[in-house]
Amino acid sequence: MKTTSLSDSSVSYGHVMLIYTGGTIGMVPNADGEYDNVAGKLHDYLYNSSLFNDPDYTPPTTTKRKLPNKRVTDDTGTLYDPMYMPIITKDTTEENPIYLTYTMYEYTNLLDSSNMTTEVMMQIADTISTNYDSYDAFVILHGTDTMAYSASGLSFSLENLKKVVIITGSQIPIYETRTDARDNLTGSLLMAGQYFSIPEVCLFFDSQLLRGNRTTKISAETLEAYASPNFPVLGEVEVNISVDEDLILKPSPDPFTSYVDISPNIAVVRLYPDMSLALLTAALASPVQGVVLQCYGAGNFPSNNQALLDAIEDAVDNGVVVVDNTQCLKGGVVFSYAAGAVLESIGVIAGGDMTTEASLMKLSYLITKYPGSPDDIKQQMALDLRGELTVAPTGSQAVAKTLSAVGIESSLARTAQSTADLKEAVYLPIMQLAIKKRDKSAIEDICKKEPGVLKLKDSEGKTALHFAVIEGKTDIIQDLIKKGASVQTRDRLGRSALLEAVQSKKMENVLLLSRHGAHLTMDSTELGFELNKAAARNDVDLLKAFAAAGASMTATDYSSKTPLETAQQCKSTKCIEYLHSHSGEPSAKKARK
Ligand code: ASN
Repeated sequence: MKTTSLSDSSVSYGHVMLIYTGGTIGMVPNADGEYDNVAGKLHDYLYNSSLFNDPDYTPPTTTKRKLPNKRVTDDTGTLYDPMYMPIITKDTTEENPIYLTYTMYEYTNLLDSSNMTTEVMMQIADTISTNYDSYDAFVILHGTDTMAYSASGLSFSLENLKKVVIITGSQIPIYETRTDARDNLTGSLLMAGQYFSIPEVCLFFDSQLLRGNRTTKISAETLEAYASPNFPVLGEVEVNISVDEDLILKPSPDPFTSYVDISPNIAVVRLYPDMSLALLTAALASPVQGVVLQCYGAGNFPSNNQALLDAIEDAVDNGVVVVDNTQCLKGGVVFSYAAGAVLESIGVIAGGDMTTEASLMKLSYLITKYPGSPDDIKQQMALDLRGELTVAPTGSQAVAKTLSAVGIESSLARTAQSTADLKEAVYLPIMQLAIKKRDKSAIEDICKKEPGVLKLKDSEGKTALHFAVIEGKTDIIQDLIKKGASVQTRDRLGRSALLEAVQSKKMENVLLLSRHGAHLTMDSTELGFELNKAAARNDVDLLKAFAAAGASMTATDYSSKTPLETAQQCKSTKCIEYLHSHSGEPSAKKARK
């Protein structure tokens, strides 16, 4: 895990916008003993708390930032004066001081998040978008009940995000002596204030930074309320603060925008034994445009219940997008069983390992983005838009992933003692693969990057040309010769590319190499030995290939025997006939005609 700790980071002067939407974190008991949010209360607590505000703080003159805000109230909330996190001695060094400023924007309508709506979610997106240029990062205080829905919704709505957005809350109000709120808020502010460039909507809870659209609430009691069952933790606030950079999404080059028009016409339907047709039909009826169907295990459905299947098929035919999600916390939907494949056959799409919250919010987003176009919606649902879905990499993507997984670069750097070693270890095998795949553009690329590649030899002393001949790829042989491959190079056992071509009996390649000046370099007894062996086996094609390479058919072996004598002795009729007509004359010229 490639991690960055605070002490590695450079000076940090983050200015974070803290958007307070409600939730237990800021609640106090009311006259009836029920918990409620009270306007101004959380701000006053933070402002007067030496843990969250240093009233004597003056930003260093060299780093003084323009703070754009003064306390103002607008249509949706109140923006308070900036507050300054006290110097964080634990993580601060003289070289890496941390100056964290944050400004709270409190919504007028503070919510218990059970009252969350897509409209309020989009209000949050709008607040971020309106203030995007004025702050380095955004922390949202939110109730825990629907935090995963908002995190997912915001992840889709905030398009091409370049700054970090962290959503957090707590199980116990911040004013209590024993609370998770202070740690969750401090952790979120520290993360956001320093890792501005995490271009994601994250959720911070119980020391962990999670990808927002991968999260789900798993506990109403424990302080570890959130989990990311199908994706690793992005970062942690432990004794040290760390972020796994390899997991973080790459920022999009396109400009940031917020897409705040998302549809509420989506339903989530959880399957259970004996589900009634009436209930399913109602869930699929207009104005519903998208349904997340929580099925069993790997996406399985009662495949013998034709009435339910017909209801789904009718809805799909009417343009409702139905996504199959698993009821399981871990893993995802793959239509590997007939019980799941039956849904695929009627146009339901697999939700993979997306959480229900992510599927639901993704559908809401896509349905307004591609109005009246279920095919586009289905196609986009199957793509990984914001890191919410694990899509098995294919082709060269998969290769790149494997290479990075095995840490090929560091292994090579350790093993190769010189750049020559490195070239031999890297270029020749890639060249061999490109030859095997007949990938001419890759061959071209490699030759351009490493002009010496055609001279490199593998452990048997074979060059790229040997390999092309062994593979029998005439066009590639031609290409390599044109690029300067030597036709005369021999391997450790003295075999040239021409001898390989002869042995593989590919006449075309023998003639091609001969035409470019290749000739057999074996001594005559060795040649005689090979010809006699061919004659004994009645291998007339091999004799012909030798002849095409310019070999004399009368060369004798170690016991001075001619190939014809061996052929006669072994009654190799085809060879006898051939050798009778060719004895004494090298036939390369003949064959070339
Ligand atoms: N009901 C609260 C909410 O979601 C729960 C919490 O924040 N812990 O607003």
